[in-house]
Amino acid sequence: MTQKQYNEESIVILEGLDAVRKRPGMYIGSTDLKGLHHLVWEIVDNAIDEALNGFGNKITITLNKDGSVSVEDEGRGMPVGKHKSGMSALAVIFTVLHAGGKFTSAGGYRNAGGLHGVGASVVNALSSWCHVEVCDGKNLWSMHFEKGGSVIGELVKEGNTKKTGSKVTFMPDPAIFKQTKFSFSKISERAQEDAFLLKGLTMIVRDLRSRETREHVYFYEDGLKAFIEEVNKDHTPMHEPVSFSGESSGIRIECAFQYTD
Ligand code: 2B7
Repeated sequence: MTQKQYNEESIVILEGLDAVRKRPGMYIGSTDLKGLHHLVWEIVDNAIDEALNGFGNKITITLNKDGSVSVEDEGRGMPVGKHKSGMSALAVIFTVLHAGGKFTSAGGYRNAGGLHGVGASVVNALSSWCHVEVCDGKNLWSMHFEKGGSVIGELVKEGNTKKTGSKVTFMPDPAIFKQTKFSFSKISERAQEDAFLLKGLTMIVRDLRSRETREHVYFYEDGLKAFIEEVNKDHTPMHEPVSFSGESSGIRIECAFQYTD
């Protein structure tokens, strides 16, 4: 545990992440394979929210050789400035429970699952280490966390870049999870669904763990319509897929259907 911060705020922070480690099921459902993959969805959902906000249309998920997983987007890059608490905003996102919404303008994006963007600290709490890289169009920044976020590294300026985006790499804590081996097929399946739901988004899933790299690329110009075609590919359709969309009170709906014989 880092010995640097003794103020009231940091005590709350440590208690917060500790609560997640004590009762992981409360935050990710379980500590089996399903819970393990939930960590990936938490981070991917943040990247998707950024894409939904109109920033970045490519998300890459990489299963690394050492057993960690990386998620990379081409959005604006997570905020790296100082938060009003005096901490770096990045440290707040990754060490304060439910930090969601505080950094997004206009209340952030909501979907049927509730407000997104609160999961990064939960993922950090359940990881033996977590590494964050942010490109803000000028600099590449990094921050490293260890031991469930109880060790907080400095914000490091790694160099110059013209790119923007975020990259999060984490190692699930074997002290928490019964199994820590990610499933390429499970992650690919979810990535494909996300690509169907958000037309124009490219989802790339890469597996670097075996001698031969595996890679899936999902991109659907037609979104849900392409999804319906996939669902019905082994049936006899009675007509072209019907699809429509609308918006009311800031809630966007997309529908597609196709009758089969
Ligand atoms: C996590 C919540 C609090 N966030 C931002 C901005 C961009 C952004 C994010 C993200 C996962 C893996 C790589 C907003 C939102 C924090 O506030 S999170 N991009 N990507 C992400 O988590 N990817 C942001 C306004 C202006 N500039 C940046």
